[in-house]
Amino acid sequence: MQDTQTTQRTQAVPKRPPLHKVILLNDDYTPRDFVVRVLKGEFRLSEEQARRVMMTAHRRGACVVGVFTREIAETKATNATEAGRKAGYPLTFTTEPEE
Ligand code: NFA
Repeated sequence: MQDTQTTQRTQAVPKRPPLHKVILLNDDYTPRDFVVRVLKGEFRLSEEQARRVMMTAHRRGACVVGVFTREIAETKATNATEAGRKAGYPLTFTTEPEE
């Protein structure tokens, strides 16, 4: 059972870690299929989820890919951005704390 006496305790039960969003930014150069491949590989999205996220970023300028603990969010954003750089594309993923 989870703690029911939080007022009497000083953090005996740890808080859930703060979560961070990974955001895909649109650009004019990265091919759509390449974006989809990175989303599937790095974020484990299905083909359908990956296409939906890619097209939302394409149309609106940005799209939240997922929400993770800070370390995981930063690692995934870095790896996904690096995959684009290695292929010569400006594909960019950023992170921001969830409000
Ligand atoms: N806008 C890119 C294109 O038309 C596709 C893209 C979508 C790139 C989402 C980056 C993010 N080829």
